[in-house]
Amino acid sequence: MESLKLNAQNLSKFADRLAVPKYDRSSLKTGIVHIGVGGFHRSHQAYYIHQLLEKYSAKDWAICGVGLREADRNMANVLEDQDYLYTLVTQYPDGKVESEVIGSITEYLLAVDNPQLVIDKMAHPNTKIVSLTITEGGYNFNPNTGEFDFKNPDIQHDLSHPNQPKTVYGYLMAALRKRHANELPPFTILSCDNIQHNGDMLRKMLLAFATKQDIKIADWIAKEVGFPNTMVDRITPITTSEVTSYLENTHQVTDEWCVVCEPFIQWVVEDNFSNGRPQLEKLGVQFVPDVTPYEKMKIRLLNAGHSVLGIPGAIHGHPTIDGCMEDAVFAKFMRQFMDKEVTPILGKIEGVDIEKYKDSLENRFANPNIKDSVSRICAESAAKLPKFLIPTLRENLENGGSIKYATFILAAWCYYSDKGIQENGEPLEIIDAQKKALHQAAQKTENDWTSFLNQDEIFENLNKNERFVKEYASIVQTIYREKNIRKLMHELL
Ligand code: CS2
Repeated sequence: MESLKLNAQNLSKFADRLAVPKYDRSSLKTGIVHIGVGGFHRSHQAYYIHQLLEKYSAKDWAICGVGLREADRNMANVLEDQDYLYTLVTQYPDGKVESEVIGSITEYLLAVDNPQLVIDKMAHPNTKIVSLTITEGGYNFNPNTGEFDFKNPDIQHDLSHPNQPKTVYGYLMAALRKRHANELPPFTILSCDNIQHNGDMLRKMLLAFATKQDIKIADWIAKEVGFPNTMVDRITPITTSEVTSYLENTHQVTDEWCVVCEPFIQWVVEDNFSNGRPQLEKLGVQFVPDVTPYEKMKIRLLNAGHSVLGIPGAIHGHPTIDGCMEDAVFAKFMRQFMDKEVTPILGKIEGVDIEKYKDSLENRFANPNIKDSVSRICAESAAKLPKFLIPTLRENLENGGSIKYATFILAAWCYYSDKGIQENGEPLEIIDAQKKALHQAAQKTENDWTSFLNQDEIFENLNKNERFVKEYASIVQTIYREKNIRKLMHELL
């Protein structure tokens, strides 16, 4: 059978090739505008909405994707070409694979081409929710003070050009202003990034911006807009050409941007929506009054656990997370970090067995068919570690708890940022908005063992903590001297 291109016209011919949407996509209303349509949004929220359309005909909740950056143009072109359809490929640990065409995204707007179209879409009466996955680094706050960063030139631009925004804050404000003028209720703003209290944080940032731009709208937001905190979870590696070929060869479907994911999926949300919401509880989404314990558990164990494997994995030359888990030294090191440094500060979480949760994380990380690259995990570590790992270290410093595993990872991160090369001599690709600053701080290490810690934006005042600085200096020296990260990990066990 010849491979057929994935698009709306060909969909009816796919029925015997793989699962396709059974609902009529042309009759759907757009209830959600989503900013940041990466793989994760497509394996998680868009998949939940797809199931809701499939099983409960939730016709008011189709999604319009939005890309704010020029870098999103490729995604815009591919999705448009495929009528916003894509295949979700779920890889089970035992080798089973499920492929399904997802139809819940029905539009996509590239903001840089026409900001007004995006503002109008968000301000449309059918839009009830604006959700976001703009990554941990996308929230524009100063990690030192926790306050909104007004120095960002794009923010300055948005303050003086309210109708031609560039940032997420400018767009949210322009759309809310328009809704207010049209006497429409505001939308809910739903952050789906891995940040503790993501909704509260976004609310604080938007209110800071709004207060400078338009106090009347700021008051309205403060009173009327819901910002539910959420915990989101599904491991979604970067799509590789192997998956694209797999779909061609196995299902004879040509999909330029399919998404791969693990079978596990979880979403815990605070039920604080200002303008209605889809009935996601029908699909097992947990609506809770307070998401704090769930998000803390997930970010401090799963996301930090990933970095604890990924950074030394990159130095040692393990290309994937499951490869790290196959190495008993790495697997045990990560579990020790979880048991000795994270579990004591998590306390009891009602209804959750933390030991079982950690066991399940080990199984998920070890899934041999996911092939999650350590380079994805290490990407943007400067934005991730201050949210995933450093808070744990701080809490342990306050309580006199163990800090050796977390400190080891920070010292390894310094070595990684300095050398840019694996221990086996292969090059190391570092993807980080702060790459230059990280390298500059790290390269002074051999003259000043704690130079890496002088990056206040990341470490704040940690370089003033005697216990930590002593431990860090000693570990970093051994890493530089021995040049054998795995051996040192072994010694710490
Ligand atoms: C990962 C996350 O980027 C990372 O460092 O830990 O993308 C992780 O895979 C997801 O949060 C899983 O839900």
